Formats: sequence, structure tokens, C-alpha cells
Amino acid sequence: MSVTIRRQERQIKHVNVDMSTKLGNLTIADPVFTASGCAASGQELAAFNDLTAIGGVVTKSIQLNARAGRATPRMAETPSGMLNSIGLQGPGIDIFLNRDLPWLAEHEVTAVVSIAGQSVEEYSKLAGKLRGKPASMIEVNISCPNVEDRGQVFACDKSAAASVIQAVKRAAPASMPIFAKLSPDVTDIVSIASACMDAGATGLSLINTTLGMVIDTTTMRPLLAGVTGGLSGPAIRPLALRCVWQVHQAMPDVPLFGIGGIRTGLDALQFILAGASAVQIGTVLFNDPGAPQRISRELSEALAERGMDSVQQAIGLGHRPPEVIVPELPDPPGDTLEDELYESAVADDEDITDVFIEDEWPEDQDV
Ligand code: RRO
Repeated sequence: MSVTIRRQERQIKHVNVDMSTKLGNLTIADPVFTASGCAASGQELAAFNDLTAIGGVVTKSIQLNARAGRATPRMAETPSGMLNSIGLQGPGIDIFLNRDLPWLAEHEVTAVVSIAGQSVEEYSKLAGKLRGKPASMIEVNISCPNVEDRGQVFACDKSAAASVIQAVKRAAPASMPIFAKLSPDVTDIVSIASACMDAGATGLSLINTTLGMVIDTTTMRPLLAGVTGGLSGPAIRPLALRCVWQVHQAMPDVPLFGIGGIRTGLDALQFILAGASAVQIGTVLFNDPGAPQRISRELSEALAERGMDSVQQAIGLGHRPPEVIVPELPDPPGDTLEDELYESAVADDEDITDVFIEDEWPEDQDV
């Protein structure tokens, strides 16, 4: 019985908070999306979530041609996170457009299509193929860490990042929002963010995984076949949050997706307070595939508990100046009990020798 009541209360709270958010020209009913790469094109998650009730699904980065990815082992557990070295496995854009995107459209799921190319030209072709297709947004993955050549991590170089975004902008459907997904593995993420915005991006997805590795102490060799991999999960949450904070501080009007180790509604709230307009949920899906809807519900409750009735009220709120706390001042010197008694005695024309507390009266003082 008590469980039912609690559920009802939760639902009421959820309804009372306006969860809608703006991503460029789109208004999305909920700020929680699934992140690219953790659930293919989202079909598997439909058994655990009503995918129409969350913001949408960001599909696994798709390339022009099918790709088998890197050799195994390509996943490893790490403290509070995991490493992946998938290497852009996927069926290629044509199969994706014929098989996966229609499924999302038929099920009325908001689809954010993640594209990844090996050259500026490939990105342009991929974006062009989305014309007339039921995609709501494009996420331009310029930050995959699992590529043969670090030169292909376009997000590590301002002008390379800008060239890709410019080409995608030209080729993509005119009104489709374009989000550039950035890497944390740079010295100054704000300068990369700014180059992408100048090149025509609508917003930014912060962040992709960060490059890491594990050595197996039994074989005494790297555990991943690809040697290095992308680190994700709660281990990178503070790093991701810092990136969102810095970019929002420099460009407060740019819509941001916050991504990195979000497991709960309060984690999501941190990203929104730092300046994210929406969040993406990734690694947690591997042990809690129902996390997107749970996190959305927890976020709405957290907002309601803090007296907010919309997500939009909370975006960037962490940047407001701290409230000035005026300490309670101690009584001014002289404003002691004795003084008060003295003043009232004088006012009442009493004999002031009567009003002092005996043991506090200086012995040698003659009144
Ligand atoms: O496929 C991958 O190995 C991969 C990609 Br495309 C990405 O963007 N980030 C990541 O950690 N892995």
C-alpha cells in the first residue's frame, strides 16, 4: 500500500515540473537522451524504457561503409568506469538508413544521428545522406579516441574541427541542428568549442571518452587488443562537468549536451546547473538499461524539491554569484548587561551602586 502511495506522489511531482528544453530550433519534451555507442540504435532499450517519454536516442556513430571494429578484447572494467576500444563497428550509413532509422521513426522516437568520418569529405557525404530522412538532429562525432591515427581526432585541433563542421553544415538538411561532440583530451576545450560554433554548429556535446589503458598483470601486456581505449563512467564525471562549466561560462547561449558518468537524477542536475540544456546517459545502460527514464524521473523530483518548476530555470544556475552571507554581528563593545542596567538606572534616577552585580564590581573603584 505504501509503495503505491509513493509512486503516486512521484508521478504528481513529475507532472508538476516542465521538463522541456531547447536545442537550437527544437523544443524537446525531456532533457534525458541516451548517449551514442552504448545501445546501437536504441531498439534494445525499448524493452526497458518508453523511448517516447525521454528526450531521444543518439545512435551509434555511423560511417559511410560497414566496419568490423577493432580486435578483441575491446572492453575492460576500471575503477568507477570502463574502457572501450570498439573502433567504430557498424553496418554503414545505407543499412542504417534503411533498417535502423525507420524503426526509430515508426516508434516516434526522437533520433539524433551520430556520424563519424575519416576525412572532411566523408563527413560531408554522411550529412548529405540525411536529407529527407527522419532524423531530428546530427551529432558530429569528431572525437572518437579509437582511431588508427590521432590526426583523425578532429576535435583535438581547432581548424580541423572547424573544417568538418563547416562541411557538415553545408551538406546537412538546412534546418537540422548540428551538435559537435568534443574530446576532453585537449588543453583548451573552450577554443575548440568556439571554433565549432564559428563554423556553424548549433551546439556542442560534451564530452566523448578520454583516452586510457589497462595493463593485465598476469600477461604483463595491455589488456585491450587495441592497447588504448576510451574511458567512460563516473570516473570521468568531474572532468565532463568541468568541460560543460568552462564552455557555458565562455558561451552561455550555446546549447550543450552534458555527457559523462551520469547515473542518477542528481548527477544530471549537476550538469544542468553547470550549463547543459540536456544530458546523455551512456555507461550506466550496461548495468541498468532502464536508467534513462529513472534518471528523468529523479531529475524532475530533484528540481521540484529545490522549488523549481522547469528544467530551463536550472540551466547554468550554478554560475550565479554566491549569496553574500552577512555574519551576525556580535554586540558592540560596551553593550553589556552592566551597561544596560546602568543606562536604565540612570534613566530611572536610581542609585547606580545598586545595579551592578556584586562580584563584577571593581573593588578599588569609588563611585
Ligand atoms: O567506436 C568506438 O570505439 C568509440 C567511439 Br565511435 C567514440 O566516439 N567513443 C568511444 O569511446 N568509442
